[in-house]
Amino acid sequence: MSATVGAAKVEASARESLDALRHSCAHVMAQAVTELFPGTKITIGPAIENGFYYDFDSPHHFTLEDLPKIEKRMRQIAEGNHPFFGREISHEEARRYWQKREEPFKIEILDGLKGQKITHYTHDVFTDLCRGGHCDNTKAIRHFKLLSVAGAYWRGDEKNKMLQRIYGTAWPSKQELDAHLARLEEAKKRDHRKLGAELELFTVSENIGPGLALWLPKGALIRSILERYIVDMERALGYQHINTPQLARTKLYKQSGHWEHFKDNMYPPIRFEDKEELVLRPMNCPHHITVYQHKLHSYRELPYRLAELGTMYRYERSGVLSGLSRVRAMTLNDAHIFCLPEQIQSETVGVLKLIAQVYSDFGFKDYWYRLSLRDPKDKVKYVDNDGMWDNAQRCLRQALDEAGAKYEEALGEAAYYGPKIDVQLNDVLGHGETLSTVQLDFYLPERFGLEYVDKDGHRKRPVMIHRGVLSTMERMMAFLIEHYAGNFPLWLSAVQVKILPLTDEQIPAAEALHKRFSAAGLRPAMDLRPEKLGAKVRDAQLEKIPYMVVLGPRDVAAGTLSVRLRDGRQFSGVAESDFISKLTQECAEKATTARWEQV
Ligand code: TSB
Ligand code: ZN
Repeated sequence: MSATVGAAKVEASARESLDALRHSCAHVMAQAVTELFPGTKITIGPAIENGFYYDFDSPHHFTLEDLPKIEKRMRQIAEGNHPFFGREISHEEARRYWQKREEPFKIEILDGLKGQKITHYTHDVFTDLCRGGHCDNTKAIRHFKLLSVAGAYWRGDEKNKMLQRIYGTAWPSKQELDAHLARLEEAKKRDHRKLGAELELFTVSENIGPGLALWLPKGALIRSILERYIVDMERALGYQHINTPQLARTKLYKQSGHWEHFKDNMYPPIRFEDKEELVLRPMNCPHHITVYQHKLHSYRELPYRLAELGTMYRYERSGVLSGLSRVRAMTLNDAHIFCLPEQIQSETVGVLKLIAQVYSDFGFKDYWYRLSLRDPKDKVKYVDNDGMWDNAQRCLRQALDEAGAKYEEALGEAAYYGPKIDVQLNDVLGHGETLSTVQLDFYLPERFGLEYVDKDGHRKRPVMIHRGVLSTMERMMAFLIEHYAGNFPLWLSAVQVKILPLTDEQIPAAEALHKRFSAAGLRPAMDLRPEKLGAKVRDAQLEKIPYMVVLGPRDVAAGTLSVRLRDGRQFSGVAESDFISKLTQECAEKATTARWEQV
């Protein structure tokens, strides 16, 4: 026990000194920037995960080309061995100081600190209005790099002025800095926005609007494979699939409590001829509840599992939108399980098992469970009913224990209607993002007066479990692109094998082979351009197509295939039937790596 407390303390103090280093680096950057670019106004510059930033208001438009120059000046300042020292000063003195320097943002910050202690921190000739948390001396700042420039609204509010934010990273040692830069490189290579464009999977257009992604033919094909995969699995597990509209009367969402607790994420209602008021749904639950209500259910029909690839719309702030991983129009692999109170545990464990099976099929290993609890102090975000929350949170803990899942608890991450088990997956940079979720809800059944007829003939209230396994098709696709770095396993590849005739003479043979591959259930393509083989191979590799079949005169004469894998391995004299059965088996096994060498 004491050992873990000790370890936690060490971890916290290491975190603090890392933050101090990064925050100090932000001060040094602000000094360098204000010296190099006269007229630049300073705002705030905190430490963040892996680094720091500072927001500037400047007549100069910062670009990546400016960063080396700023870095160079930062190094000079840091090497000057300047101590950081802080002092408390009066409001009036601070105000005079910032007025004299014509720093309006600092004065605005000061105005918000009325009645509070004011401190100034200085190193070299640079002073900042700051709460503190610095290293002792600028000489500690050695292993840093400026990374990027981005726009950021003052105080994060779209109504305010757009500032320029410069991001950097800083570490205690060169090794740590280098390791982080290597991770950033890898993340850049895997970035689903970049690969999504290169591989022609999806696009976002100004004409359509931000957060409204368009799935291109290859992306849509992969999506349809994913949809068929999960729907088949759900059917086998007793889920019934339904289809419901993406609009409903606003009053439905008033009854569900979304209007009260989720309105900030909802688009405003659409009025039609002053009669009907409809709203785009931000969640599918009220529609599924309405399907449950279409008739009276007996306890024998429970658990009643309703599933839908449900399209929904959420107003996400423009600053948080990102490619496919956070969008405004999305389709959730959703289900709502209506069950008896005594079925909660087995149903929850059943969903956790399904999630584990799916993750194993995709080869996900780096994931963890988060038990998302309400913050009992937050009476606005969450439905106020202590007994209900305690009970629901206990049920989910029990289910996690039964499933043998290790988890972390997170206060304030629950849905407004109940606690959740969120399954978090880490990306290359170690950021966790929620993919799957299982949510226990005693609230909506109450709001909608849901009932079933029990053994004793009495009407009783069912419990609801909301669950998403693949997450939204958008977020899942974003995750898969980055997870595989675009190298989709065979069963998920839009094009599985590309046929490359050496010259025009082999085109008829290529076309015949294409037909036979299609008939065998594979997804082939041909490259019939009058290009050199090298160019055709290179293009197929850029498209990250798992297999290539090169057809030269000798292959055609011998009736065998020359096979190339996307990793560069080559095999010649391969019998067509062997090739087809090998690929068919690889698909059936959902193999995440080619097992060609085992043939
Ligand atoms: C599971 N009512 C439940 C449902 O029954 C629900 O909507 N839960 S949710 O709000 O947590 O959303 C489900 C999943 O959708 C999340 O776990 C997350 O993986 C995904 N998701 C949420 N918001 C977005 C978004 N803006 N873009 C892409 N995916 C999202
Ligand atoms: Zn739901």
